Amino acid sequence: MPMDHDSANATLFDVIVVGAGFSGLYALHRMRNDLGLRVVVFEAGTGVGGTWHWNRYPGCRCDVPSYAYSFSFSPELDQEWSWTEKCAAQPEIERYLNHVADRFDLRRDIRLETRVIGARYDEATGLWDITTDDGRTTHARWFVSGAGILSAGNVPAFKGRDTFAGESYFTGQWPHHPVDLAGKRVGVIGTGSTGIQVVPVVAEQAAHLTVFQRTANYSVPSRNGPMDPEFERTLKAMYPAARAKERASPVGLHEDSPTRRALDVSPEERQRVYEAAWEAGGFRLLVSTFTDLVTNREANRTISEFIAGKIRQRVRDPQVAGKLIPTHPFGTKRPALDNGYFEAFNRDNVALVDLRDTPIVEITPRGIRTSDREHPLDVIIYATGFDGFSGSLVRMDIRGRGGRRLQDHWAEGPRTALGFATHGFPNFFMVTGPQSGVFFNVARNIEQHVDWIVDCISYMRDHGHAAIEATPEGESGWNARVEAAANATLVLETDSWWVGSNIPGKPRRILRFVGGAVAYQQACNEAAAKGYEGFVLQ
Ligand code: NA7
Repeated sequence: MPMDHDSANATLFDVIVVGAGFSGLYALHRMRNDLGLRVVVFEAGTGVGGTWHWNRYPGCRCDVPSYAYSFSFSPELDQEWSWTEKCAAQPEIERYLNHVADRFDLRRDIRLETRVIGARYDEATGLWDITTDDGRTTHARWFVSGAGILSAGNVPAFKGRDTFAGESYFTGQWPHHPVDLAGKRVGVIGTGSTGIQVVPVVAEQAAHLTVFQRTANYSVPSRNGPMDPEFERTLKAMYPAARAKERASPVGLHEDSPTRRALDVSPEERQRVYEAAWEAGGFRLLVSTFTDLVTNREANRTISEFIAGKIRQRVRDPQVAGKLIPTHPFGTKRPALDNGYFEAFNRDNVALVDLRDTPIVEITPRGIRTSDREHPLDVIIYATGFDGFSGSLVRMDIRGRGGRRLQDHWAEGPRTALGFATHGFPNFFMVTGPQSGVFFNVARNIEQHVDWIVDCISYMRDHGHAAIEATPEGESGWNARVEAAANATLVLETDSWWVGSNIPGKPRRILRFVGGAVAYQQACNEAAAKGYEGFVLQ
């Protein structure tokens, strides 16, 4: 039995991890460096970084301040690393994750350009047999997915998509070579967070840009800027406390949580609070103004109308502004942050096509044909999102006990215990799995999920358990809590990747626990304290 876990040829491990993004890097660090387990990470990309390796499109950056959206497990790392901007752009985050891989000596256990294409639980051996696209099969007791919530790309199957004679790019698989848009007619399909980051940058580069919008989206200025040296000094002096505050926050951020309801204050006070949050930028309008914005329709109307007013101010042509104003309640799907998105529509070289009026009929060799005309283009950029949460998992063809396929177990929508595990798939753990607690600062969520899994594996070793599995009751109980949390909000009203409605044929079910990080962590800790309630240990 090959035991040398450093060897590129080893085939037996304690843990196989999928993905070398935030999740996989941290899982490897904790499981190998802290637990002493033999771990291998399979990563499909040519480098580490996950989301921040694949999404290299123009304008790509994190919406959450990087000093918070970064690992918190190492006080030394916090002191050593310096961010050049408040919200770093993709290349800097990718550099950071590469630094982490080197700093913690992770690379030797990461196999790049190796995609997991099958995972089968062998009941006789109690091992997972993992098949990769290099034709090899590797075995491990524990199989951990760090494949991420937004890694299975969604490029809609438009009629004639492959006939386009120009260049086509999907934002989530942007090429590593420079893409020259100068002098070109570019079309962007999609106005989610990605499209909203792409548009102002491409507007400056391209000869002409046409934005194809199916659903108008809220966006708030990010107010990004260079890192202020004074702020950085202060932060570093109190980083442990700042990290503790992130961990105790329902959204993983530094801002204080609101305490008042929007309808309990006067309209003037509301306006003052909204204006202050608007000026400060970032997610503050949603996470630090009032408590009831996503639970009370009338409260929500006050903020939705506030932002609509801002869009009218930002866009000169009232007709275009009208089309850019969303109709769903603010915050019921992920709002975007922008660096000049709405202002881009004031440029002479930018046009908006409202697909509700004139849907896309087909892609032609020359461009995009909508129901009224053909739009000639040199480049099409698909900013069309992802098969969120479950997409990356079902695409791996995971088979549990009795050869049952994960996509069959989840035919009506994902079922999990705490988002970590699913019945019939022993020793298979998900980091940021469907139904888990994933909030604004996903870096904090990932650390919490990995820590919980590491504690669980440690517990199993200490108590001589060979396998852990979610029970049907564990799934049902957690499912009820996930649905109750969503039912207490307005989130289910709105179509988005949070409910799977962006993928044709995907069951429309809430895919994340929306009850806040504090409640989620409490549920996770309680289950563990009760000897892993909702799970069965063998
Ligand atoms: P999103 O938020 O899912 O946005 C995808 C966009 O693409 C959205 O505007 C969609 O319109 C549009 N889309 C998708 N399919 C089509 C078709 N068939 N025709 C026209 N338009 C389409 O993905 P992002 O990548 O922007 O952001 C994902 C997350 O990354 C984000 O929430 C942050 O957490 C970071 P729709 O709204 O479905 O009508």
